[in-house]
Amino acid sequence: MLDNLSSSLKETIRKIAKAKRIDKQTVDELVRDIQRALIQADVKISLVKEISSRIRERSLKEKLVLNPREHVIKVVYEELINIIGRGVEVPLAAQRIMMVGLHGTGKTSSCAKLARYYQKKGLKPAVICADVYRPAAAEQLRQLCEKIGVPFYDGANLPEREKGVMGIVNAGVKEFEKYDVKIIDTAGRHALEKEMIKEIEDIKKAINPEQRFLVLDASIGQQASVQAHAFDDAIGITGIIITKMDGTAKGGGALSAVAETNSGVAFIGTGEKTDDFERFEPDGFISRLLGMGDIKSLIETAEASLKPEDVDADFLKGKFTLKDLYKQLEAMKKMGPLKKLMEMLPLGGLGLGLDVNLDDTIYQVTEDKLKRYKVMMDSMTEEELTEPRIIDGSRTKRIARGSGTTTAEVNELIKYHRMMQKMMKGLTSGRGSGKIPGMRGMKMPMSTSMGKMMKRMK
Ligand SMILES: Nc1nc2c(ncn2[C@@H]2O[C@H](COP(=O)(O)OP(=O)(O)OP(=O)(O)O)[C@@H](O)[C@H]2O)c(=O)[nH]1
Ligand SMILES: [Mg+2]
Repeated sequence: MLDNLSSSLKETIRKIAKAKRIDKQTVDELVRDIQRALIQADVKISLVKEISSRIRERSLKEKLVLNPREHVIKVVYEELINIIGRGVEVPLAAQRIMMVGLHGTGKTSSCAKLARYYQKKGLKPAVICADVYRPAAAEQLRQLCEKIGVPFYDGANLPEREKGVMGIVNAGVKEFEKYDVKIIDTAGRHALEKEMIKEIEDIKKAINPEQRFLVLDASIGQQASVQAHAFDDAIGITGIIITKMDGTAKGGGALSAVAETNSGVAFIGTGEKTDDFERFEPDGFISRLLGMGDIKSLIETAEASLKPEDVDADFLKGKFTLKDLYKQLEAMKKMGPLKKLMEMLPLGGLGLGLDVNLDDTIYQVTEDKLKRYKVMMDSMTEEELTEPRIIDGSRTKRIARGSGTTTAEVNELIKYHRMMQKMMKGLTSGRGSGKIPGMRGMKMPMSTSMGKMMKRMK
């Protein structure tokens, strides 16, 4: 799904992750890459221009809470979400749903997919076929419903004169009184003809469905907004289903065009099978396009838990004491379990050798180890903590005794500290301006380097 867009965006993020520094040139390149990717995905030019200037502006001017690389990634992520819209709530409750859309967009398939969705959520769905024009329509829907064990109604029991659209809809709703979710399939037409609009207006009036889903074929790209507007004017669309996302590179156009209207995308269809259907959630969708874990929660956790005061001023002078290490551990603890943190790192999983693919046992050991480090440090004197160099053999023995650990473990901690110190020195001295990258968002270099170190120590 949107494979081209996804692979270009992933490549762009990878470039940012590897960039030596984030300056105007890097951001310009990033913006150019994103422009190319979006235009290929059929996103409207004016929208592409808009997002470009916002990314440029925000990347370089906004106050940093995260480190510069993460900041840029966060900006890209948020701006992409902006152009694909908010998505919509889909309540899991008893309701009536009518499906509308032009000919062949995937209404009938989506009725079955939707029924399956609610069925999986533990609700009882039933489907009504209000397409009396295409002879095979009822049979198509009946077969789909049979496969998933969902009851189906097409007015077969009605006297001939009541077999019109309104007769079937009214009888169907009555027939399925005891079912939670009643889904009504309607007929498609070739264009936005008056009669079709009249018919869906009548259905709406007769049964007052809480949900009115518009089904759009992703391959129409930017045209999506014209249809969304027209249907919205007629019956007030509560959600959009974009189908055939699997078969087109234009999905970006359809998504962004919809976002420009007042509607939001509720579901996307990703294949012909009844299970090829998913809820559309902008955060998850963009995270997946960018090839990352859960970016949103990472950003929220980082912003909520790490403040500048968490970082010792001594660190600025290029000194990295055991106390600083202690602070790091504290900060990391605040941010939650190590495993979760590692998984959430935005630069993780990009093949940069950052330790995000460790298995569970390693994380377990690592967290235990961190706890022991803290216990050992609690047994150290103030002097030892600020000048770890003075920790000799007899001090080591004392610390081990005091903390209920072994001398080997204390030595391991000292070794670990030394490695971290080296790492931090590298960070404070290198990289251009002499400033520490991501001073405020320390956890990125810290936690990744920490993971690396620990792997080496194992
Ligand atoms: N690949 C793919 N095909 C789909 C998807 N959704 C629907 N289709 C196919 O699109 C074709 C048309 O789907 P229908 O559900 O019959 O469309 P419709 O809107 O009910 O059509 P009319 O009732 O004639 O207006 C069928 O062959 C479906 O299998 C999707 O998400 N991906
Ligand atoms: Mg149909």
